[in-house]
Amino acid sequence: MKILILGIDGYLGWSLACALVGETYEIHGVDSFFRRKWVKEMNSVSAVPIASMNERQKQFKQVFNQNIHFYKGDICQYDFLCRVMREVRPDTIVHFAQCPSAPYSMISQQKSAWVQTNNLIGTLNLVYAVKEYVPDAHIIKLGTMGEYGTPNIDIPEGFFEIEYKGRKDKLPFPRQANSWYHLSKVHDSNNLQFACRNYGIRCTDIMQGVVFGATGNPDKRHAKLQTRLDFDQAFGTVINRFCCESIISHAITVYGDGTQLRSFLPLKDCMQCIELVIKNPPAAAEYRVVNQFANVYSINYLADKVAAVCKQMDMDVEIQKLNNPRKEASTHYYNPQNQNLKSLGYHPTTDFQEEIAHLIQQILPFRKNVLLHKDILRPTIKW
Ligand code: NAD
Ligand code: USQ
Repeated sequence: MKILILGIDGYLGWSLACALVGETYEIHGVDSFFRRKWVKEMNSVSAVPIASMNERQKQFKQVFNQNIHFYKGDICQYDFLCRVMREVRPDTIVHFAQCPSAPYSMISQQKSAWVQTNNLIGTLNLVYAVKEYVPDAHIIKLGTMGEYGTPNIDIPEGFFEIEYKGRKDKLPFPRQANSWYHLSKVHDSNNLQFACRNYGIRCTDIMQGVVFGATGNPDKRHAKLQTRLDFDQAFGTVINRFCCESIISHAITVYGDGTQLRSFLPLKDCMQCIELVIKNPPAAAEYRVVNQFANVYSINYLADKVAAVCKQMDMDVEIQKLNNPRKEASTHYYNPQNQNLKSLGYHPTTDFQEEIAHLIQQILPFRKNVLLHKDILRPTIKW
């Protein structure tokens, strides 16, 4: 099966390329290297050192005796995307190639416009290129649990049955996102739903929770196959940040009172789920939504877990509550469903403590990279 990974150089994209190794898949990838540039803009680096794409490809070939076919370019350039689509003719396209950061999208008018343009035009171009060259291909699109916001009722998977003034229908569940980034995903969901209806395209829109973890493999042969792991205020996700903070004895930065609830999953679960989605495509013209997460936790719970794991490793870590730089509900109802992936065979990881301990072990050798950038840990982007 030919897989085209858009955003193959990113945190999840590179992890997926490594997870799909084997005879079943022929792996092709596209990236513009924007993520490397964004993290530099934040005056930061990946805690885990990452190799260039050239080095990654070489080591991949040495270790797995398999090629990764790479195309450097921006999917907002339609001619470039069409050329890739014509040359590869993929069966499945996994679309990660977007700016993933809420804080980055909230910096200024220019950043908001850039993030929404990059994310929306990229997806629109993908729809047209698929329609033109591979109309049967399965688009797997990364959306986000943050599209739903935090409504005071249960969150279904994409759609819900509603009765209004005596009439019933199955309608898209309301989206109430809390950043320009999260809203770009809402707009994408609308566009993709229309594309399936109108052009007969098949698409799985994944509402994914916050991912944490590293690909770390202690074997030196894999040193250039590690995925990135960021800790800056815009591109470091919360558990990854807490673990990086802890290994340099920086206080864990809980935003607000820490009672906000979010859905989370380890990187290995994310890989398991995406492979399940690849293996189980929807029908032609079907727009399918899956909520992808393992567990719902409060930020306080996770901060405590990270501190507890550190204590077991003889590292004393303080938890500090900062004024929340974001506008988000603190104490609220939150009950999302995640049955669709379980029906496909997903077994969520239940023990986050073990996963957190594993992550800390993996990043400890790179403590110095975080220490050198400790000044950028405090959030300055506010909205
Ligand atoms: P990432 O920034 O590491 O990966 C995205 C990759 O796409 C980067 O390598 C970037 O250079 C590339 N890219 C961006 N715009 C591009 C363009 N126009 N053309 C070509 N390449 C482009 O982010 P990630 O954490 O790996 O997330 C991947 C996807 O999953 C994103 O869409 C993100 O919104 C979504 N997601 C991530 C998480 C998470 O916790 N990491 C959670 C939910 C959803
Ligand atoms: N938070 C802290 N301290 C920190 C960083 C974050 O308390 O140092 C809190 C935030 O206030 C927020 C929660 O942790 O309540 C999650 O923040 P985050 O930065 O980890 O996640 P978010 O901005 O929502 O974005 C991340 C990814 C994004 C993805 C999203 C999934 O960057 O690509 O879409 O998680 S979700 O949150 O389910 O929408």
